[in-house]
Amino acid sequence: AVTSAASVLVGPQAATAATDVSSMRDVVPAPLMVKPAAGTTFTLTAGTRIFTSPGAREVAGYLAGILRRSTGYRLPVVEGSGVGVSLLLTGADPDVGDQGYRLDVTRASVVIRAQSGAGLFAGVQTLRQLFPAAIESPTARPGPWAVAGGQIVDRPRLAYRAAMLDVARHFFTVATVERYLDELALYKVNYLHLHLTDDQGWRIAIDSWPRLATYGGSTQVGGGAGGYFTKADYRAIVAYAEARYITVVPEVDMPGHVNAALASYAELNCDGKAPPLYTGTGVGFSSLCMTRDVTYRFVDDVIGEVAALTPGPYLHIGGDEAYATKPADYASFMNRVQEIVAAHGKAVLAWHQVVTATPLPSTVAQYWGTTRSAPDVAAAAGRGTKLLLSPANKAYLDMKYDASTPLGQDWAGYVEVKDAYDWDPGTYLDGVGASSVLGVDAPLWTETIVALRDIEYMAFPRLPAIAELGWSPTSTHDWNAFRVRLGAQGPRWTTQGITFYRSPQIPWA
Ligand code: TNX
Repeated sequence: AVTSAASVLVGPQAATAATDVSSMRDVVPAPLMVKPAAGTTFTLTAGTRIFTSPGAREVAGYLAGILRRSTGYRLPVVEGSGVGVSLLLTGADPDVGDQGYRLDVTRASVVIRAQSGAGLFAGVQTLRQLFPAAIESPTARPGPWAVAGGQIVDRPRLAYRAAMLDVARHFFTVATVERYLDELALYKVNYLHLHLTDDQGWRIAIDSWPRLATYGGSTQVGGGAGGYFTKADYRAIVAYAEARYITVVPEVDMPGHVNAALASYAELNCDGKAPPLYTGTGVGFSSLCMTRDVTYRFVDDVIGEVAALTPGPYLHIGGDEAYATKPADYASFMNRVQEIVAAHGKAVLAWHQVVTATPLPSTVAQYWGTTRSAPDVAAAAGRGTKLLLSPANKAYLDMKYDASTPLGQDWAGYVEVKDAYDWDPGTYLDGVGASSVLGVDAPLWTETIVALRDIEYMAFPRLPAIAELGWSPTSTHDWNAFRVRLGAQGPRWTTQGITFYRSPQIPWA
């Protein structure tokens, strides 16, 4: 058993210089168990080989790709065993489960063992952080490439650790989404929630309703050109995510947040008249027409096509801020749509207002409120509804850090790094036990976000904070230790060209 050893991690650490050997204690998210071997290091050289078991070739190739860029070494990937770096699939290992791994670094070798590709991939992310920050360089550097020695045994606290990107308010290219996926992978995030539709834009091609994308996707907040993902684009994102053990959860928001759809098809409106496209930032003014049969054909068609693009189990149907829909209509609509999603073989994710309808047993509700008291959500949890936690005053990446933040909003307050980190998803909501919490999601709404550097500036360093809440055991939770570990990530971000907010709360290395 490994759980009791978690306490070895706690306590402030001295920041290590990123130029020599990183500390095994600097890993973000904090592993379950870390046993540094003082003075021991493994050194990667031009002759190092990467050994794999048969099912681990892809992860080994991913690791080799990262290490080759910065070291310039050949690092051949070979099936079998030998002295060097090994990624090995093992049999059942309850200490690491289906997402965890063991990592052993001695003078002679680095060995990562896991039950699954996902576990090996998580171990690879940890290994990256044990190298000097220069290992993240996109171009060859001189080294030396020493890895801190010791042993790590690790597995996640929560199964679902997500980030959400709103591609509707401003559209982002496949390349930008892929770059964000690379960044999420660093912190063991395993779901990307894509907010694909909203009042300002419809961003996914639907063959049976083509004007949704071609017209409904033709603008964005501020009136720019917008855009949309073709099905080929979307499949490319899903595949890129899959190669990083990240599952894409598509969100089609309804019955509100639908102006782009209403503008594209007059028949979706109760009065039969299409409104103009919308490029402002208001919310809560649009609704699908509850009384028209065509509405449900539309929903079935869209959900069918999106489900067919989705290998993952979840489809997000929004359900937030439906202020233009009567409450009774909202409940019957959400119940009907849940059945449609189920008929297409997916489980429903929805913003927490879905609890005012009747959640199916498989429906997961995403809490985005700002209070710890949410009696209707707690009652639903008591009846078995599982929750995702995204409290806006903790987990919203679009909130300003402080009054001087040039981007973002402040309706949920300012969210500095300590605010993002210092809460516990397992105990946050009054009357909700940890067993009801499936995971966390850090949403980035993009009313004010227009470019990759904006995404990065808002996500870093808060995304790693939320990712740690999802991954690390509560026994490692310690703001004073976290801020030092987080500070040690700074040189890694600089090396990768990731824009980040230099929070004054963090002792940046
Ligand atoms: C609320 S939170 C929204 C979004 C906005 C966001 C801005 C939620 C489920 N809906 O429509 O973009 O605030 O922070």
